[in-house]
Amino acid sequence: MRYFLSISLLTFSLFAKEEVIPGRYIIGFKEGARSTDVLSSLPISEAREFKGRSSLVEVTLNGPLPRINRDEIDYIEPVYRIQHNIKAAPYIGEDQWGLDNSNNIDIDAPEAWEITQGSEDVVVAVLDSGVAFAHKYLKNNIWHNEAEIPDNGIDDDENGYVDDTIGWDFVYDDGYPIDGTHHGTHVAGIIAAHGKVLGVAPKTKIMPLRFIDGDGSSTTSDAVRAIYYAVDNGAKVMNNSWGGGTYSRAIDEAVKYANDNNVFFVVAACNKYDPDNGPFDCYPAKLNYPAVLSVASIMRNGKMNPYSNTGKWIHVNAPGADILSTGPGGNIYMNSGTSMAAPFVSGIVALMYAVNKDLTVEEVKEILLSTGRKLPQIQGYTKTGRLVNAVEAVNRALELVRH
Ligand SMILES: [Ca+2]
Ligand SMILES: [Ca+2]
Ligand SMILES: [Ca+2]
Repeated sequence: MRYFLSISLLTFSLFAKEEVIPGRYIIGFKEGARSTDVLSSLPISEAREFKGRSSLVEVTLNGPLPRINRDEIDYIEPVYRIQHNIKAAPYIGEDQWGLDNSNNIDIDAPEAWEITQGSEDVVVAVLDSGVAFAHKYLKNNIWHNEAEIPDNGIDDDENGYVDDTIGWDFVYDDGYPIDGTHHGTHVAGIIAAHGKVLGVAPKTKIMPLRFIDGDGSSTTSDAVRAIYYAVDNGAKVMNNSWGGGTYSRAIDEAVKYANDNNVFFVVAACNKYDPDNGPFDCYPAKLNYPAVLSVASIMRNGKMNPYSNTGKWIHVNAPGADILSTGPGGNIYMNSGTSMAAPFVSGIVALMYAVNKDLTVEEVKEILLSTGRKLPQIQGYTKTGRLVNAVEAVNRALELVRH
């Protein structure tokens, strides 16, 4: 069989200072303080709303940022560019070692599947480059917005998005979140593929939210929009295989909103361009909320992937090298990175919610921090040094079922 291997071990780059998008800002108003006075004092060439978030606005200015009346404004920050890079090359594939493996460096997926393979009531939002939602191994596991009538040009469910029947494309603002880079399709398959390759939770649902463009770039403002959409439209889990080195207050507030609404936020701990580079702070992975769980990547020999970021703030480890999953054109291929490690954990969380929908984000977090084997090779590189384990997590979730 022929597969494809992405030789890029890095799936996103840092959004450093030089990647500020000139003239674009997110303004966060204080509670109930938004007024047209502030906005009319700015040289705005374009203003974009955040649907359902009246205290936020994104503006493009055609002149320098003037002094602003701070009585009404909580914060103003530049919009940053987010990027990820992915390259594909032919590869003869191997097995799905992360699920099950004779050396037992795996998450024990078959053992968990004896208890549950997921539930269609549990929706995992994939905030990424889109998803090939018609892929034969994914199409039966795509979330459907039942309240939205397709292709009638009407926002039937009045959530602010017209014809959003399966998710949303925040790049082109339409209801077809196709995948421009294949990254999101690969991530979605690790969570919920059902076919010749299997996801961790092959009966859960994927909500494709595309905010990364076909050239692998995006903005913090579209990331914010995607996070709010996921929470407001019923996702229980969000997979975030993206990030960078710059903190964003607007993203922080959106993640807090997810946390406050009991939506679990799994996030890749970032890759390094060069294995010789030192560890670094990565956002949104480093945001400190109970709902946030950050994930580093290991190889099939149980060692750290040399391209994985490390640090005691990173919570857990998951398989993230030579990972086989869904790809373009109905195919399957291999890819590597913390981008692949995070969806293993999102799949496990989906299994946990399938057996216990009432879990709090605090409970999910505590279970993931206290289950899984402590692999000797990875001690000291992350907070727990644990390889996540699906069957242990599901059993703990079952113990907490409220009768
Ligand atoms: Ca095993
Ligand atoms: Ca709608
Ligand atoms: Ca409609």
